[in-house]
Amino acid sequence: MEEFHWTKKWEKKNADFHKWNFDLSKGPIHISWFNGAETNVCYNCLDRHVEAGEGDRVCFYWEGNDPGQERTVTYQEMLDLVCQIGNYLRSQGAGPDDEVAIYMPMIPELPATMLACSRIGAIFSVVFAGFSAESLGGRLTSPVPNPVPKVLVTCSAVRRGAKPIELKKIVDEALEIVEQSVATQAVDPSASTPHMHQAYSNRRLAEGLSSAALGGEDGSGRKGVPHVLVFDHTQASGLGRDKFQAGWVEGRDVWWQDVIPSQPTTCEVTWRAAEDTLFKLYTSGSTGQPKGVLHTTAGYMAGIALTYKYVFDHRPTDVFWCTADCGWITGHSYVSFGPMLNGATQILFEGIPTYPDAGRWWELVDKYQCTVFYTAPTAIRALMAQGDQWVKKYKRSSVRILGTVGEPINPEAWWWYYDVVGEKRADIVVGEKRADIVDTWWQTETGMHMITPLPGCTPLKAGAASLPFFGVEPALLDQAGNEIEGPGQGYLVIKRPWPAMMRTVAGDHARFEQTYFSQYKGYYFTGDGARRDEDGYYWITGRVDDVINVSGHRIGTAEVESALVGHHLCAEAAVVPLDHPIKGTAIYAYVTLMEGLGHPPDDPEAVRKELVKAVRKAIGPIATPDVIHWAPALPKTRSGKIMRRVLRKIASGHESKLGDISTLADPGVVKALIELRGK
Ligand code: 6R9
Repeated sequence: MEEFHWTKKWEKKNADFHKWNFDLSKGPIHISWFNGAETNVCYNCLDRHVEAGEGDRVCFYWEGNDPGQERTVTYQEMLDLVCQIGNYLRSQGAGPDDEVAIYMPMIPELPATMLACSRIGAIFSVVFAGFSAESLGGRLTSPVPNPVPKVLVTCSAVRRGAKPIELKKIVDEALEIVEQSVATQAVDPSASTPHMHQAYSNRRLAEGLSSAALGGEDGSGRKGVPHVLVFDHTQASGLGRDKFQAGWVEGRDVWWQDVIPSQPTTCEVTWRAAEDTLFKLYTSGSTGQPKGVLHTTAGYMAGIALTYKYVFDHRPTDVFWCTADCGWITGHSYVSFGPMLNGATQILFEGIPTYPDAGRWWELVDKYQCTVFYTAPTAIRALMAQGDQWVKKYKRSSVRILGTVGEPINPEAWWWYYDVVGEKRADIVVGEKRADIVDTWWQTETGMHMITPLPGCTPLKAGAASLPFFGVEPALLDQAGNEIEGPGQGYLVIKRPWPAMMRTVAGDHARFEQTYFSQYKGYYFTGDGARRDEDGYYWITGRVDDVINVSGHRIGTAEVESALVGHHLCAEAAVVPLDHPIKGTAIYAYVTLMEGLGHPPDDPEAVRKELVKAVRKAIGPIATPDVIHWAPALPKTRSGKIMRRVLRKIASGHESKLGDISTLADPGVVKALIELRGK
């Protein structure tokens, strides 16, 4: 902490270093760290290194989707760019605590825009550029801390593999939704957000959720739509400006290249109080629409800088590569901020691991001499399926640490990562024969690594996230909420705050308290289950709530159900997870069609296609259901609750182990569902 630049230090009194209470019965949950301190995250990421004479150090080696597209950006160049963006955003009225939305592909301008916002004190809200227009629209109109963002920063188009994606067109569509919503809000401030189907939200309301929890209440009197700054990515995407002429709105849309390069390369820093908001990032929960998780300044900065330094054993000669997109928390903490806070050199890759072939990642590892590589188990499994030859074609001799994040890693994938990817060829081994693996467990909400090995220090076990990071105090609870001592399995909770912890849900502190602190008095509830072995190692077993982790991405069952019932053919839907060899878990959807359509319907494939399309439109391709199971009715308790436990068993073919179904209103439903499997 001392190495950072502070315009004001925190209060030294121990009691004021951070304040906390995890027990709702003792009052509101209010977390604060480094009280009284004042700093700026961007300044600590960039200016500090440049002022120390490190301006020529490479900040990013950027590699585009297609081989041959590359750029090198030094720390000085990054600072210049960030200042230009900061000046422009300021000129558009974005000041402290104003929101700026970002919908961009993995180009240096993406982390640069995030840093620019932090420089001027604006709150950035990055939406992964794989989400659909409806998803983006919903995230742009969600209430508070601000109404509609002041500026939306995007890009004309991008290519992922061979496929061009016209981001600007998606933005145009999303802004239409925003406009409609603004108009509706003006008439009826209690109108539901556009992406939550009305009938569905009514049903969830009937199930006892507050309308605020569904994102239904606002009353903030929002108006207007954001100003849109569009990065022209013609060279990489192959699509020129003319392609976007039709949807261009004069006065609203501006080309990045027309306004940014002419800005001055110095930009005054807006110093921020320790607990000023840094960013908002949406994540899926078990109920309602995604929550806007809010992170603040000093605690977040300290938490990610420290975890980056120790978990990746940072050395100045490192070339770090995190393959996560900046649209997720991993890209926030370990692309945009953690590495730069440590002055690291990074690889930023726009493409996908299998284009033009399945050796692309390892080719880049050699090309840039990557030393620390960080990715998700789903990618490891997908590449494992392509065969060892793609890996072995390259040396990988520079790599010393391999990280994973996002979902539990199965031992087969762990061993493949360790033995095949992490192996140094016999002829080039110097020192250790294998790279260390760090399996890092954490969440959007935790902001930073929480349970993870420290390389070269923690003895490794294949598939275990292992031990808590310094200062993190996890515990396992049984069904009754009692702490389990010693080895055992239960609900994973955290007993005391850590600096990078989320502070609230945007505009809905009650939802924050309800989601994380109401299940178990005095604990932060993670939503995960875990086992602890005799050595005290934690093995994460996966989500225990209604969140499905698809390829490391959190999808709420409620969101998919809402999208399905939004389709006119669908009367009711229930979504459960299903084990999947590559994705980890896939989406399995039970669908009850409208009266008279039959189960299965006359043309099941056509209806299936329609429903899948509806989900992709509402959320995005990542939420595509793998299976749609026709359900004349859903198994419900007499009080009308869907018995998901039963649906999970039927989906996985374990119907012989259904357990007690005596509480079902109509036990005949189960038999009908089993008969319709695979139809
Ligand atoms: C960082 C990130 C969080 C959820 C989390 C858990 C799963 C993440 C994991 C892991 C097992 C690991 N998860 N890391 N499960 N082992 N190393 O992924 O954040 O997108 O919010 O997801 O991901 O289920 O609760 P986020």
